[in-house]
Amino acid sequence: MGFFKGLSDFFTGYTQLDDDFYDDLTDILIMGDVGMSTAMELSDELKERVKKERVHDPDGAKKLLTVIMKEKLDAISTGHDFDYEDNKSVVLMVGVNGVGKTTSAGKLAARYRSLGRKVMLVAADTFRAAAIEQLTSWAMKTGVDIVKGREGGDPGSVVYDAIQSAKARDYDMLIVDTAGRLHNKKNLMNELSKIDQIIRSEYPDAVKETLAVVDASTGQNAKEQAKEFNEVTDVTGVVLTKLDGSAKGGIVIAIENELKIPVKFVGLGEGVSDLKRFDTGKFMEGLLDES
Ligand SMILES: Nc1nc2c(ncn2[C@@H]2O[C@H](COP(=O)(O)OP(=O)(O)OP(=O)(O)O)[C@@H](O)[C@H]2O)c(=O)[nH]1
Ligand SMILES: [Mg+2]
Repeated sequence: MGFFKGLSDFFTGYTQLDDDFYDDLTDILIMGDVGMSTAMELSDELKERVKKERVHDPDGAKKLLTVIMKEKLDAISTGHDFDYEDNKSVVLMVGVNGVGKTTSAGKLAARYRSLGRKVMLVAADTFRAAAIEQLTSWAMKTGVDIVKGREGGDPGSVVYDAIQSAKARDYDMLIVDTAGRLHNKKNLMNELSKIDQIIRSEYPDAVKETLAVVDASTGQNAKEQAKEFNEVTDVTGVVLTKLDGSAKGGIVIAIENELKIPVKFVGLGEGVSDLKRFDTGKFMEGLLDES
């Protein structure tokens, strides 16, 4: 990943761990979209632990930074982060226009179908016919059933219908695509809370998973969007799309460390298998391997 390549190269340019080193490290973290506050926090913590753990060279500092980042990311997972996978569940894809909600819904459908789950896609983006068609083509491509409403219809009633057939035909997982229209926050809140209410009253035993989909290439905006959605609804995870070709991988750390929301999946392309579970260990290996 671009972010780690840059970060890894950075360490080779120094022979000693002086103030310049820490200043430059903070800058490169900010450039990689770790965010100002997390960049400063990482840099300060590294400085402290370099002293305490008697590290003297940049290579040792790099390893220590990896440990610190991993600790921060691991601290975010609760142990119940993936409960929706093993229970009856409703997965809501939320996010602003064009971030990759529909594509990620399709990729998730393929993923869970191949894991043997009985999956249904739900076209609750009823704003335009094209959105329903787009999800229909993902349903065909992945061999997953779909429930759709009509254009201009009520998203809540599409979810209602989907839940009735999930119960009647024993589906494991509903993956609900929602509209990305950026209307105002109040409308958004109303719409999402209506859907939440329907799930709560019609399908109380289901685990509800709300995935905020954000586009990595938009940098700090991605974090802001996740934050805003978390203010209007209970976001349980983030899907970070378009990480392919982005040097902005540091946004993962910003989202987890500042918002305390786990990044659960990363999108690495447009294809059906280009959605990977975000794995802290592998992410960190990138830093150590690419030297
Ligand atoms: N390179 C790359 N492209 C992606 C990824 N995820 C989605 N896309 C592309 O981004 C574009 C928008 O994706 P959609 O899934 O339609 O986004 P959306 O959030 O549903 O958009 P709206 O419904 O219009 O709000 C499409 O061209 C996708 O193929 C990814 O991880 N990497
Ligand atoms: Mg869409």
